[in-house]
Amino acid sequence: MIWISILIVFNFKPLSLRIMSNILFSINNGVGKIVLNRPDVLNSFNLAMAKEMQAALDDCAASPNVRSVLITGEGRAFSAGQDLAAANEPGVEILEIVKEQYNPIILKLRQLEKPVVCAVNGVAAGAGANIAFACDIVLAASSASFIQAFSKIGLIPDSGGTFFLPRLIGLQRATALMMLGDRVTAQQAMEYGMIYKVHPDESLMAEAEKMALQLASMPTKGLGYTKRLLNASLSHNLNEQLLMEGEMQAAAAKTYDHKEGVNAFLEKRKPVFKGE
Ligand code: T3D
Repeated sequence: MIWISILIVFNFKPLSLRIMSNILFSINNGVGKIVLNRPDVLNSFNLAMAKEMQAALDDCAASPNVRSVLITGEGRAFSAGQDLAAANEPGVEILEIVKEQYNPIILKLRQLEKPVVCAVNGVAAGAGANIAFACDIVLAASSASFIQAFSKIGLIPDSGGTFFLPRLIGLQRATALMMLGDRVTAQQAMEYGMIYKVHPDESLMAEAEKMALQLASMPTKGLGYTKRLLNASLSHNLNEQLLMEGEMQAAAAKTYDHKEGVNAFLEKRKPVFKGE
């Protein structure tokens, strides 16, 4: 079935129009929203969907109209990871799937210097779970769950799972979840520190949109520098990190939004940040 279902809601300045069939991509009020849209196969990734998500992330990075990103899934799942039927087709190389589909998505999510909120609306399995963990703030519906499904089919956790999960929840829990492939409920995931918050199913999207809108009205450059620092902290020692904090603080201090924040504080009014 061919979907011509792209939804682009332009804010002020139009972006280049992309016709996408496996994701829905819109820009509204500073929020770039990406909806994984293969609900019949629980939003599992084929090459086309991965490429479309990469293109949408590129647009979010390039457009000044996007100041935060929201990612979610259509239907009852967030994503069941790799489309196993597509991966099983003759001539398909797993290494190519990892290199072409998932590694660029994870790198683009981490290198995007704008906050990325992930609203996990249902099951997130395999690469679907690990893509969520690469986002900046993860919210989940109370009925959602997370599964490191790889071991059940004789694979290893990819899409940055072996990098992010032990850092989020510790080596012991990450090892057990990756080896056993146990399903973790949204509530457990929050208690483990795997995600930020759980919301009732019916209010997840409203809460996620509210958070994305809030982030889109904040000092975008400062948030971007914060993300750059957090990325660097994963491999820096304390000296290196302190040095970089100084550099980033100096850069943040030169932004319009810093001046606006201080002026608004002194004038006892609400700041109006521009993301500049
Ligand atoms: O090439 C490579 O493989 C390398 C890359 C690896 C990255 C990975 O992500 S590997 C891990 C791949 N994912 C999985 O192993 C998860 C497979 N899916 C499941 O275990 C279950 O579907 C879930 C636990 C996620 C959900 O279970 P349930 O009972 O709620 O749904 P279901 O009935 O299993 O699935 C509903 C439909 O979606 C069903 O199709 P049907 O029968 O209605 O026509 C099912 O086949 C389809 N579906 C679910 N997951 C996938 C899928 N189709 C293709 N690929 C999938 N991953």
